[in-house]
Amino acid sequence: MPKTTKQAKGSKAPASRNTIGKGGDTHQAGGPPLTTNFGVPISDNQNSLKAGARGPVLLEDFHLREKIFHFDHERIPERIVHARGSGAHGFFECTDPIPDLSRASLFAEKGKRTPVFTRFSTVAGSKGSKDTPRDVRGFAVKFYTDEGNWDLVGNNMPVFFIQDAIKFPDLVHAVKPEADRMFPQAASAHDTFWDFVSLMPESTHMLTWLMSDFALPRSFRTMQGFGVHTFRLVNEAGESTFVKFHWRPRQGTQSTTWDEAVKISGADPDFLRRDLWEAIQKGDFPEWDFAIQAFDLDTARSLPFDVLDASKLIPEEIVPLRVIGRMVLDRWPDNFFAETEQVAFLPHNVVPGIDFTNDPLLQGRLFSYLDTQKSRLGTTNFFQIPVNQPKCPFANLNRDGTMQMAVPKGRANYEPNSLDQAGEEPGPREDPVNGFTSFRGSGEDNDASEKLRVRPESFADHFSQARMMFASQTSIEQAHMASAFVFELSKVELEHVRTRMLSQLRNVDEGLAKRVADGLAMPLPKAAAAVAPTLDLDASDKLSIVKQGDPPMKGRKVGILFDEGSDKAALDKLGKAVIDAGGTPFFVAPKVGELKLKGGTMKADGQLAGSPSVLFDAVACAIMPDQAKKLSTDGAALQWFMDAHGHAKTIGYCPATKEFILDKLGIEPDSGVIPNAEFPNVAPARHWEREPKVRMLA
Ligand code: HDD
Repeated sequence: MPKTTKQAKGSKAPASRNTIGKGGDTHQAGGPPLTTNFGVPISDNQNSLKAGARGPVLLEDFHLREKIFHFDHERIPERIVHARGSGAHGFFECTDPIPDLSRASLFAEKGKRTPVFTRFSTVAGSKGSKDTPRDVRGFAVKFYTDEGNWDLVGNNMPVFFIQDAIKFPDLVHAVKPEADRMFPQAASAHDTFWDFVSLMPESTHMLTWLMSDFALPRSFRTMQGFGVHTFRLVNEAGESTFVKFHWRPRQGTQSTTWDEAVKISGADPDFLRRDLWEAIQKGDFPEWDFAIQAFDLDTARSLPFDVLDASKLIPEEIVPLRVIGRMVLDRWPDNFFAETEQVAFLPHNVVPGIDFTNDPLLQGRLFSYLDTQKSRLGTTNFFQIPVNQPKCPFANLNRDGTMQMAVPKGRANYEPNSLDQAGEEPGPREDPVNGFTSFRGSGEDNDASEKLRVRPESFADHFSQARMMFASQTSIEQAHMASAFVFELSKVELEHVRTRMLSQLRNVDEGLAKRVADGLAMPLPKAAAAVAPTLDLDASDKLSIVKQGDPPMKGRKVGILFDEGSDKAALDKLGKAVIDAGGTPFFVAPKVGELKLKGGTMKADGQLAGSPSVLFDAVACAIMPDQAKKLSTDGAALQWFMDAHGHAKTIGYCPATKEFILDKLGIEPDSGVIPNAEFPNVAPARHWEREPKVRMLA
């Protein structure tokens, strides 16, 4: 029960408050406590919170705000086609197993049942349109097999308007209400549709279906269904058989007349939806036979049309139907939005034993349906919606994204990994034996070009170029690389990973591997096995930064340190030299305000403590003895020079800096520690020969 305080019980509120809201009856029977989305019990769902009985509504009313907010966002984009539909749960039962043709588990045993969710739909009309226009009907079945979901997304007609998915947007634009006037709704009888199809002769066959009585079904229960495309069945041995899928209603195939359809749309726009609901509610569960037309490559070649052309059917007289199962729809969804609206059918959902062909209409669909769910359902995690989830276990390394509902544990969100060696949960793994493998094809006929998930052998050499890269570096760069490996691997806590990495490095360069092992104080393991022999390729100077020579000053930033009393002329000269060489001077001083100098005043661009020398490509200075003495006691100033020195940068010095700061720091003149006069020529270079003196490298 919700907790109530004395006040919430109404002791201070007007006695008539709830009675007014509820039309005089305050009794509400049963049900759990009404709460907010976050579980807070609600005391009054009839009245908003007001400042006084007739006063303004208060922003503070979180229940009101949450309720209206949620309501405002209840609608999601309707399906671009097949927007109006009705679905039901049920099961598929295998009546004639076909292990010789397919390894699909749902066809493996007689009597085996697989849960399904089936959605019937019109195509052109919006969600709120009528049920009985002249139109194709969708017949989409989601099989929740024990090896994942198989979605057979078909229609009640065996062929289609177009042969290639690239024409689908044009077809749909043409049949939908016309762009400038937004009518007619749910109708093909208008200019743009007939304009388009009259220009697309491939649609003629489908037009004969659309103008036939098949386009006016009496009931969803009396509709046939077709997978339309030629698919493949693939057996355990990897042999493929072409297949067309058929649903045959046990209720018989029945249509209305056009006049009936017109009148029904006025009398009961929900005619088909209601019919399905009523049948299921009263236990008169509709049933369909599931049949296949299975045929081989020779049969396909013998036909006077291409089996990859979705505008053609294969007459049953040529390839007869074999009934292999039945479908029963026996449960109406609990909630229309949660299930029928949110169900996402994906022709790419196939299971081991069922595969695609090169039908270009089918191939385009394999992209489109996945893509559309993101815009319809708003997230890549739409598969977590209960109606879309497989009923078998599923696990992968897809992570995060909007509205993520899963809470995966551990850090195994990638593979391969060896986290199990550290006692951690390693995550799911591929299964080369039982996992889905695409039918490979022979490469001999145009339907079966060879499809492989492989890396060519010519990609197998993983080390030769790594060896070349290392060999191409100068010794200081090699030291940087070795030190970088040491640093990174010393952060790796999993010892077996460090060892494995060392064994890989042996294939690059024995010396490198040894230096890294020494840096980690670890023994050198055996070299990792290399798939292809590692070659000693010629070193390339282009792979070394240092070998490219000193960079130009253009685009570089030079820090120039000064202080009160500095010589303005010397500073101006330094700045001008940097600018003339294409660089940018940045004046740094202990204080940023106007400082009195010898020969003028000057403001600094940056304060010393906030402008460390790491921000600059080179540094210089113009300081008088008194200031240099003072700065020699300032950590920021000392660090400024020490870092520049340690980072092998050019340091231009004036006599006072040398005497009171550089000497104190033990910074000796070298190719880059030079008097200001020489500074502009040398400035952009790094002086790597200095580095081993100031840092221990691996
Ligand atoms: Fe489609 C929905 C059937 C060609 C793109 N299609 C949709 C539905 C059915 C079909 C039954 C409704 C599924 C449901 O109830 O949620 N579509 C077909 C058939 C086709 C066909 C039998 C040809 C043999 N469709 C087709 C092509 C494309 C699409 C060539 C795009 C290139 N179809 C879509 C879509 C829809 C869709 C835009 C809208 C909503 C959805 O997918 O989930 O992606």
